[in-house]
Amino acid sequence: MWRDLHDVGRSASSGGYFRQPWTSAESELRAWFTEQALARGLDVETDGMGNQVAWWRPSEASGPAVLTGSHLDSVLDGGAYDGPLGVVSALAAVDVLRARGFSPSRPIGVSVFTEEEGSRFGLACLGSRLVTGASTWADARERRDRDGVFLGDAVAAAGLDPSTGLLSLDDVGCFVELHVEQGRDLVDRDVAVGVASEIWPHGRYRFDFEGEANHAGTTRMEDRRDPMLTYAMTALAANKQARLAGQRATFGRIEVAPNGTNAVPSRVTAWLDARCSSDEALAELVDAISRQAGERASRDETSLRVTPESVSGSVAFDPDLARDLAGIGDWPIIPTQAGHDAGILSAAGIPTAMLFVRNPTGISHSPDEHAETADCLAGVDALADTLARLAR
Ligand code: HGY
Ligand code: MN
Ligand code: MN
Ligand code: MN
Repeated sequence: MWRDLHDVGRSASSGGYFRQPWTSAESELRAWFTEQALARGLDVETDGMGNQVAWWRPSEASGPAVLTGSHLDSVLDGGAYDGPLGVVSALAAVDVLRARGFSPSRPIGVSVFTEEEGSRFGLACLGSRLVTGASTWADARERRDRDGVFLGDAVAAAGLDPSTGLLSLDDVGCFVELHVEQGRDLVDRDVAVGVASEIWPHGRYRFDFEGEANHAGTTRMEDRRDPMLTYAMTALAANKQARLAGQRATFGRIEVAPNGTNAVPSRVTAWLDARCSSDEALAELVDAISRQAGERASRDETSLRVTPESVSGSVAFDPDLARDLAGIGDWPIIPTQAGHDAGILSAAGIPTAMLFVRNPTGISHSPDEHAETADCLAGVDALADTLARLAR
């Protein structure tokens, strides 16, 4: 099953994945999921945005459903496990439960939410946000990708129509997402599986630095209004500020106009990704970075505009559910600084848990992301045990 996925959207040069939503790669992934689900006799639902659920609903199953799954889209040049491991493990857990002769007394759904990474239209967990109502189609449809393509046009080009409706989670009693760990906690503890306690609050903020385009050679340094300088000092200050506060601040994306080697830029746009241990710390960190950027802009005679693009509040998973699941295998309960669909469903009031599988490199959002087969199989067993407990 895993091998079929291996080459979809994979770059021959970097070995990383480019599985952006509503592209041919994602259409291939949606077809793969449908095929895997039908081969297991599951009923597949695909909604107007391409979110999917495959239902295991024996005739005697009734009551609130247990949903499990993750996402198949990736960041740019992403790793093989972030997302797909949760989907493949959910399908494999159904196989394990069947092999054990288990039949659920509640429906079990295997889900795939689209645009979890927000790598194309900038809003993370867009699929699950629309399904839970955390975002509306009216808000989202005007978003444009880096090529200026409107979200609405991209979805239509993928043969999907949001007006046909979205998945309903009304009958879902709980959600469990298995995910590769995107840090080093499990490695440092030398355990294969962990349970999530919380997701740190995090946000994305657009910084527009405006200056004055000019000749790179004839313009004296003291005569410049260079937005690249203001940006560079802002990135430096953000890094220092986050280190001091024990938080996370990243400028990972930048656009320069006119982007010429021999011209002082007129404009630099940069996106800040900030993650903090509390909502208050997040507000404080972003305020401090924005304030310092503004002070630097005054010194450089450039201008600055900061626009919050998406902010996700802190998510504390149901502690009883987390403890109950951790007790199955005596697994550690650990926080994560990565956002997940599980955070969106939890925020929508659905009792939610996350299982993590050890990543020996501790690296993610990179082709170097990794999980050993033995740990993946331990994750499948853990998920099967969890589903057996929740759907018995
Ligand atoms: O960016 C994140 O935290 C997640 O991987 N979408
Ligand atoms: Mn990710
Ligand atoms: Mn993910
Ligand atoms: Mn010239």
